[in-house]
Amino acid sequence: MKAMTMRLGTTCLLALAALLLTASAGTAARTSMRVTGLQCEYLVNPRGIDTPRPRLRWVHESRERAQRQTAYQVLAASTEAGLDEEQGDLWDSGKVVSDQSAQVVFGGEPLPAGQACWWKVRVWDQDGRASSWSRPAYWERGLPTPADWGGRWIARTAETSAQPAPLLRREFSIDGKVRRARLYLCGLGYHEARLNGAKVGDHVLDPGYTRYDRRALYVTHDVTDQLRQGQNALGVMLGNGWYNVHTVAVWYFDKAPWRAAPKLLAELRVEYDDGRTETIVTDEQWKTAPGPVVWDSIYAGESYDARQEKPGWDRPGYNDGAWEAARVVSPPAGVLSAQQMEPIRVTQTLRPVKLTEPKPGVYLFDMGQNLSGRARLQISGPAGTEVTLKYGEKLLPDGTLDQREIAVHIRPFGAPERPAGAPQPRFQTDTYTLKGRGTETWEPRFTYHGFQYVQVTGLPRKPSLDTVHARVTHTDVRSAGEFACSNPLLNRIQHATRWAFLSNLASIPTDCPHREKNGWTGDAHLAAEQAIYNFHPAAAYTKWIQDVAEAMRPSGELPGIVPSSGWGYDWGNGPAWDSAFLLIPWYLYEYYGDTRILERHYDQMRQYVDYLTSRSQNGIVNIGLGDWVPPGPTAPVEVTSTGYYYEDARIVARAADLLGKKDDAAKYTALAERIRAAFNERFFKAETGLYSNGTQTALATALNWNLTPELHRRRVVRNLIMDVQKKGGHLDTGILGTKYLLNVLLDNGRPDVAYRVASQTTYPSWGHWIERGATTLWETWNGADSQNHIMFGDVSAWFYRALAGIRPAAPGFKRIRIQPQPVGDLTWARGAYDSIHGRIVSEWRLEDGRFDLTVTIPANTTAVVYVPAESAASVTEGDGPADRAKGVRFQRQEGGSAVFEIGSGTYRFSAPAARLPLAASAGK
Ligand code: RAM
Repeated sequence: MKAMTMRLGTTCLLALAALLLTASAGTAARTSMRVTGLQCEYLVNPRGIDTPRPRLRWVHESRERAQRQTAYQVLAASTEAGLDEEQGDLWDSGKVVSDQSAQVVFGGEPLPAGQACWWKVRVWDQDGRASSWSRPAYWERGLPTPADWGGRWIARTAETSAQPAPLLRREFSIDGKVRRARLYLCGLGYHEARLNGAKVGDHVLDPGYTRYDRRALYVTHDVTDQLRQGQNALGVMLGNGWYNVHTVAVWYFDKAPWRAAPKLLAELRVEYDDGRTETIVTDEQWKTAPGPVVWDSIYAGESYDARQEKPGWDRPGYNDGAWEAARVVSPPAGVLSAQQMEPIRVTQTLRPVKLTEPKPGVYLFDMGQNLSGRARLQISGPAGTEVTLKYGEKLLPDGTLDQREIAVHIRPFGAPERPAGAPQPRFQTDTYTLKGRGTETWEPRFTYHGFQYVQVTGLPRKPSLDTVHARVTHTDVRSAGEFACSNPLLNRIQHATRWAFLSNLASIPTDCPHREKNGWTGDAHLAAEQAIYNFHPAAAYTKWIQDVAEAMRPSGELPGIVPSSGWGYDWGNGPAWDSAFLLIPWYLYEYYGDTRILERHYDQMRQYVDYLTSRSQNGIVNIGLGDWVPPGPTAPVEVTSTGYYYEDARIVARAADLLGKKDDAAKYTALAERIRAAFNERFFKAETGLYSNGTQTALATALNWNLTPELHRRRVVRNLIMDVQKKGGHLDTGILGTKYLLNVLLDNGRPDVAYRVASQTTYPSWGHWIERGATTLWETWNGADSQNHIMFGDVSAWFYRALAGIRPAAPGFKRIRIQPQPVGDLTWARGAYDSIHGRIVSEWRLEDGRFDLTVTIPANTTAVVYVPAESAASVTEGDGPADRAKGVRFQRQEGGSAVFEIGSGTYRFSAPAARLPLAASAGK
């Protein structure tokens, strides 16, 4: 007994000494973890944040394996110097014991209007060692309430008919050293602000499109460096945008309830070093005149007459004696809120790849890429020469531009339909009239087009490849992912998907950048997961989902397009489209761990499901559009609509559960169960194992939403595969079924069959488009319609999810599933994804009889990795057995995969490739 105590005592002492040692090491030795990637509300150093308690995020970099955060501290200060000195006057979270590093809610008092907030983070690693502080990051509160705004709305005219774009100007003087200056403005439909002769900021087509009678967005610019001592001049040019649509088309935006002539609210806040502040606001002191943009339409294009320029109008000292006083007008009916998302920018300039002259004097510039944007013209010639630029994506047999399809919905003014044979009204056409002095460089400001070709007429002399360049515009979301593999066709599909998505993100997700530019809800949700893998659309989706919420009628109905002038409630909607309102918030939860978006819209999400219940009969919903543009017959509407109804009920149930609404959770879970029973009862045929009419979409709907009873699942999958095989390995689906098909095959163990479908080159397939020259995705399998639609784009998400095998296993990729699929003839694939928790990489290669898989997952996450192998014993990691490698734990053998748990870091797994079940000729 005594010996025992002795021994214990010694052990205790030793342990204590060890503890002291690590403790002192803890203070001396810093962790190798570095904190980077600071973001506020999904944005990097944003200005103009309305959210009173924004959410913060950071990531960790570490050289060590299996590293994680055990605690964090956020310090927020009103000045950068204060933050340097570690004074958290706005917030000091103190040391918070937590592994949370995303969606961390700012815990300080809501910042007053215009207040800057500098912040930084440090973390403690798994051994309790602190990191150094991150580099400082920044956000700034906007002007969140009407009381924060001093000015009044001003305009040149109240006339809504097509008028020259107004210029508005105001001079003011600055005396003293300026500490900081901010320009807040909302100029509807579009604005371009200029200060002392230079454009303010690098945004274009500001502010983002909203239903202006519900909400209008203001933009914040840092103009500190653009001010100068003495006299200054602020000028703003206004375009019609979506606010004053005068082009008549099917969706009657010309009759939009918000329609009014362009108007402006602006506020320039100047803070001097000596503590004085000054604001210059819009009021009747501003002067106005028509500008050189003599005509502008979001659909039809822009006309610029350089002879109408007013040189110096945006500089001090300009004689505006002949200008009128601006008139004070009523504000738009919507609330003013911050544009809390990436702006639209010109992100690339493309030089044409080819120039032809299909007819004398008609020049055709081929950009080699379908895109959204506009042309930049560079020419010289006599004053008054009018150059016309027409944009499109197809050519007529004679090599000239073919706008027929994309202009199909445009009507002559006043006519409900375009009479047969009537000339096509102006569409996607810009004109430029030369002033005749030197080289003139111009691009339109208040419109954008979808095009690969620009057809130019009226040029004073023969052009070169430098006469017209393409300026690519879209909401400037950062890239989040990369995918490539050994099959070049798939890489081209990936390229086309990225371009199609960017072409269709113009402050709202659109269907196409030319014909409609509409926020079709179905297209948006079908493309959303792809968007998340490829880019960072979370802030943009947060804004658009708000637009959708604001489009809901008291009945719970949603329109097929958002924003809508009132069109789209009677046709073009239904659960398969409307469910964007539930699915996209749910994706933001799954991919970013965002619960706030669910919380914000929960009541209306529930209202929507209740609306569907009111339209259901015995659990079946038979309203709205069904699977869209399939190559042949597809599932009846009631099949696809009820599928979405079921999923919507489940989303409400799960959201209720997350938000602690237990009664609702139970109620909507029960509802979902009733829908599921009704679905099977009505559509499932036990004799054949088919659903409804047995189409791929019908079967895939059931499987995709897990509606099929477990007992019958394998049979339904088999039937689906048989149908694919019967069609020579082709899909037979429209936009709904296509998204389900590949995923259902993946989730039911046949990614090889999905791969065969995805890598086809004959009709109907993505490869067929590519073979026909597609550089973006098309609207229909036969290629007859738009050639820049994103609604078939989930195939790219499937590349990440299936081929690279990257998926979230817990919300926000806090836990990651890596399950690559070496299928078909692929010999390698690589996916990389910047998740909200940091960069994930999965790269595999079949070489010399081995399957090599390199996986990187960020610190503060864990992953479960599926290595195709017969047993754990046959898998190595680095130089030794995988199950003994640092950071690796063998979990189980599942079918043909050894499943390992890993902590953060980079791992190199390798296994014999002898029996990869789905590789090579499998599935054929
Ligand atoms: C077309 C749109 C869109 C689709 C609707 C139903 O006009 O371009 O892609 O969602 O129809």
